[in-house]
Amino acid sequence: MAKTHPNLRFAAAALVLLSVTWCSQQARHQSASSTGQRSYSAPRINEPPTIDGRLDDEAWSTAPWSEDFVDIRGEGHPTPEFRTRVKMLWGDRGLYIGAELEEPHVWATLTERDSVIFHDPDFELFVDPDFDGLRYYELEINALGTEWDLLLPRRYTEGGEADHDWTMVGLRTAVHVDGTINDPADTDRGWSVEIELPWSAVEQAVPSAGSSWRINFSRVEWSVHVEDGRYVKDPAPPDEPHPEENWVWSPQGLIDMHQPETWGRVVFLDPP
Ligand SMILES: [Ca+2]
Ligand SMILES: [Ca+2]
Ligand SMILES: [Ca+2]
Repeated sequence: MAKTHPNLRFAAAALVLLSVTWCSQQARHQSASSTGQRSYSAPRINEPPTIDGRLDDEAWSTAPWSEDFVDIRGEGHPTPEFRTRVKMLWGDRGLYIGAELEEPHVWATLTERDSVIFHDPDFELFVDPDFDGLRYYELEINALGTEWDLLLPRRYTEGGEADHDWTMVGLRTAVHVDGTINDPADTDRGWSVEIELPWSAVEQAVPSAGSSWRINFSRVEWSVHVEDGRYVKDPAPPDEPHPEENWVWSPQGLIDMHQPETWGRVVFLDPP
C-alpha cells in the first residue's frame, strides 16, 4: 500500500473536516495571505552552506528561523512537546533547507533508501512549485540520514498513486545528531538536517526573484519506552489510527499532509 499516513483511511472524515476547517480558516485569516498559511522569505546566497548537517555555516546566519512547528491539526491542539523549526536559503544550484529538531531521545532504525521512513521519527519536506496541487514532491529523512523521495501526480484522496521509484536527482542531505543515536543511557539535545534540493531535482528552472513555491514541513514523533537498552515504540492505543504525533510548519487543519492548498509558501527574495 502506498503511503496512507495520514491520508486515505480518512478521506470521508477529511472532506467534512476540510470544509469546516476551510470556513474557520477563511474567517480567521482573511487579512493574511490568500491561504492564511505560513510564509517564509528566503534570502538568496552566493556561497552555499556545506551540507554536513550542521547549521553553523555563514550562509545560515542570514536566514531567520521559522515559526516553531505546531500540531498538524492547528489551533486548539496541544503544543508539541519538542521544538522544531526550519530555515531556507536559495542560490544558483537550488533551495537549501536547514531543520532543527529538539529531541531528548534520538533514534532511528531504517537504513534502506525509499523505506517508509515515517515508521521512524522523521523530518519531511513537501513542495509544489507551481501551486496546482498536481505533480508535487515529498522527501522524508530519519536521524540515520536515510532518505525516501517520492513524486505525487495527484493527492491520494483523488486517486493519486505515489511514485516511490522516482528520485530527486542531485539531492544532497546530511544529518547531525547533537547527542547519541539509539542510546537510551543518556539524554540528547536533538538532531539537525541540512538539504540541498537542486532546482532540476524537482523539475524546475532557477526561480525568478520574488516568486514563490508552495511548501510545507512535517515531523513525525513516536512515543517510546526502553526495553533491554533499546528504544521500543509504545503500543498504539485501541482504535487510534494515528498513534504518532504529527508536527508541522503550516498547520493543515486535519491529519493529512496531502492537501497542498494549506501548505505554506517560500518566497525567493531578491539578492541584497
Ligand atoms: Ca552545514
Ligand atoms: Ca504541481
Ligand atoms: Ca524514491
